[in-house]
Amino acid sequence: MQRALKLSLFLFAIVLVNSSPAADVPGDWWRDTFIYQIYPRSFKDSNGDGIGDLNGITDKLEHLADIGVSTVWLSPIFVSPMVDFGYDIANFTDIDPIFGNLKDFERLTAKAKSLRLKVVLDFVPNHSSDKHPWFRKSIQRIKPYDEYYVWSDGKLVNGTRQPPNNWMSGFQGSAWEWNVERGQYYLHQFAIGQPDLNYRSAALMKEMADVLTFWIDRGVDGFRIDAVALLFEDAQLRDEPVIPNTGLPPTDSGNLEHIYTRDLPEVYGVLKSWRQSVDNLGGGKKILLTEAYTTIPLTMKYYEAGGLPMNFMFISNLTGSSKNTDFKKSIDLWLNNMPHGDYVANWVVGNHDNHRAASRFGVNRADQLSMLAAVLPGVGIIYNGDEIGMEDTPVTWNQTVDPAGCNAGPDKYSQYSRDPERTPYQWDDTISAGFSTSNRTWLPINPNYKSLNLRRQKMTGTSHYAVFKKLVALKKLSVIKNGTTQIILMENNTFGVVRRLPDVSPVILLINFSDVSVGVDASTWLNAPEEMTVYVTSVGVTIPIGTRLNITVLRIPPAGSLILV
Ligand SMILES: *[C@@H]1O[C@H](CO)[C@@H](O)[C@H](O)[C@H]1NC(C)=O
Ligand SMILES: *[C@@H]1O[C@H](CO)[C@@H](O)[C@H](O)[C@H]1NC(C)=O
Ligand SMILES: *[C@@H]1O[C@H](CO)[C@@H](O)[C@H](O)[C@H]1NC(C)=O
Ligand SMILES: *[C@@H]1O[C@H](CO)[C@@H](O)[C@H](O)[C@H]1NC(C)=O
Ligand SMILES: *[C@@H]1O[C@H](CO)[C@@H](O)[C@H](O)[C@H]1NC(C)=O
Ligand SMILES: *[C@@H]1O[C@H](CO)[C@@H](O)[C@H](O)[C@H]1NC(C)=O
Ligand SMILES: *[C@@H]1O[C@H](CO)[C@@H](O)[C@H](O)[C@H]1NC(C)=O
Ligand SMILES: *[C@@H]1O[C@H](CO)[C@@H](O)[C@H](O)[C@H]1NC(C)=O
Ligand SMILES: *[C@@H]1O[C@H](CO)[C@@H](O)[C@H](O)[C@H]1NC(C)=O
Ligand SMILES: CC(=O)N[C@H]1CO[C@H](CO)[C@@H](O)[C@@H]1O
Ligand SMILES: [Ca+2]
Ligand SMILES: [Ca+2]
Repeated sequence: MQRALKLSLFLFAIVLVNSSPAADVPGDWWRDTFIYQIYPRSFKDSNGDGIGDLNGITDKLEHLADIGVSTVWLSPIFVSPMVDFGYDIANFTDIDPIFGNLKDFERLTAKAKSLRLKVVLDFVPNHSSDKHPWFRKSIQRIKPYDEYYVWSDGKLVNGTRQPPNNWMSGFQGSAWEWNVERGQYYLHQFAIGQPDLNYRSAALMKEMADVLTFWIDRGVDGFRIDAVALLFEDAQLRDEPVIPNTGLPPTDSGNLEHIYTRDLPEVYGVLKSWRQSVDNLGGGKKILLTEAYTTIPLTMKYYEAGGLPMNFMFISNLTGSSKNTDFKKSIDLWLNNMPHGDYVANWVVGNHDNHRAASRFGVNRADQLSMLAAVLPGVGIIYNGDEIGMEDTPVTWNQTVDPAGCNAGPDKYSQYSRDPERTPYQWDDTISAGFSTSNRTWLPINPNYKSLNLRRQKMTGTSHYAVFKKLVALKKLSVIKNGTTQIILMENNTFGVVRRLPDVSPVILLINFSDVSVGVDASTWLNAPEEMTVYVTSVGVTIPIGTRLNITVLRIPPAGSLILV
């Protein structure tokens, strides 16, 4: 039994995967870099109102230059009633006063450029706020706005008016809301205050392309496109099939199979048209990161439509108790399914919609995902605070502000709320962790800020911050840029990621997926030199950088990760 298992592991291990070394294209500036997502409400408050803002971000851009990321992606900063904290937009081409104004944005981009940082904005095309002037005009049936949103009469059931179908909102309950004034239902795939835009209206299509132009004219280097898979819905408004026995509350959209509200083939055409719009504007190649939580084949189609589809495997497919085989399967699946040609892989470590990496995988694995994102080919995408191992913050029902949490009620909010991963950045151990001069912040500060903060990590030799800087530097090595990639399973629930290039010494990442120290002959398993040098380790592994190790008799500490060169 033992033997059989070992043999099958061995056979599995020798099926090596090569990702074709893609040529360096001068235009693809994002290749082999890290992108840094800022959640603006929580990064830095410059005026003491307890909410982060653009001037705060501008003040702190040196931090991004210091850690060496290529790009800052800002979650929405546009005019918004803040029902969904900026993902409900009332003017796509103006800044919300909470964050500042267009002059502040100009200063931000100017400073970013001087620090050689690219700026990427969130583009939220699926819906607007119900306070957007377009929605008002749509209610009044003023042309062409009458068709900017998805409207329906609904149906009569035994003389009672009902929504046209069973579609549900991502934030609980029906996706349809009755509008008395227009006498019709409108579709909202998220909050009631976020009516879905209608991409079957040519005038609306033009309007949204103009939004991209507006920001590119103001110097942005691309967009992250929110919820792109949701742009189109079935024109016949058919009911979605019900999934039996999900165990979810009846109001949860997870009870439906989303065959009529997601992933409609038309979305790729729209993305292509946006790619053309931004390419026609000049000023360097623009990145279009697409957010779609969907199957691998449908995700990969975004590449050929001009996008960089965000890879959510570390969020959707893997957890802190996943095994080496789980990681290998998912990573290979991505690399093997990327379309042929000059396409770049990417690895999302965390974001504002999911629990923090250090909390999803455990604090002793806080560096593991960033280390994978660094050694694997392509782009690493991290969420502000990942670089210092920030953890989820306990948020009580009373403190909950996220509509996804509030709509779920006091008993269930913690299953849905995204507040724990959105609390303010921990700069230092002063009032409000240096985030604000006020001690009243929009979300609570994590009580661990006295010990877990950037200033402290800068003063200690071993820190997540120090690890992350080494990872950014690693991306610049030719073997990381151009080398082949192999994921090799080893004994005792460990694996190695091996990057190789002829005539250059390999770079390997070893991860111990179990929580006990294990011994492994990494040299034999990975066909690597007997002796290698420690480039960096995860925090908690006490082997100093620069140590020469005989890796035929290596012991990897519990949950430890090491990069060797
Ligand atoms: C957005 O705001 C700008 C600046 O205030 C204004 O000129 C523009 O008309 C607004 N757009 C819409 C659609 O209301
Ligand atoms: C409509 O009313 C009839 C008669 O009261 C009832 O039998 C039927 O179940 C009702 N249908 C629905 C869909 O409620
Ligand atoms: C992740 O899970 C989704 C949903 O189960 C699946 O469709 C997809 O293929 C998985 N992706 C990877 C990379 O494992
Ligand atoms: C939450 O708020 C309610 C009503 O405002 C108050 O009665 C209760 O004590 C609060 N609970 C906590 C834990 O703060
Ligand atoms: C907030 O700061 C004020 C002024 O410094 C202080 O009086 C108050 O006790 C603080 N409140 C909390 C909850 O720390
Ligand atoms: C990677 O390969 C391409 C073409 O094969 C070459 O032009 C480029 O210089 C290489 N880059 C590095 C960093 O080795
Ligand atoms: C890693 O840790 C796990 C559990 O702590 C242990 O089972 C395994 O043997 C270790 N692996 C190595 C290579 O040390
Ligand atoms: C690890 O694997 C080796 C070889 O398969 C085995 O001898 C050893 O006992 C295992 N366990 C640990 C904790 O190293
Ligand atoms: C590594 O350790 C093995 C086993 O002790 C030994 O046979 C080998 O010579 C060592 N290699 C080097 C380079 O020291
Ligand atoms: C995963 C996800 O749903 N992300 C965003 C999708 O759009 C909604 C509404 O704009 C946001 O709330 C989410 O953050
Ligand atoms: Ca502020
Ligand atoms: Ca939609």
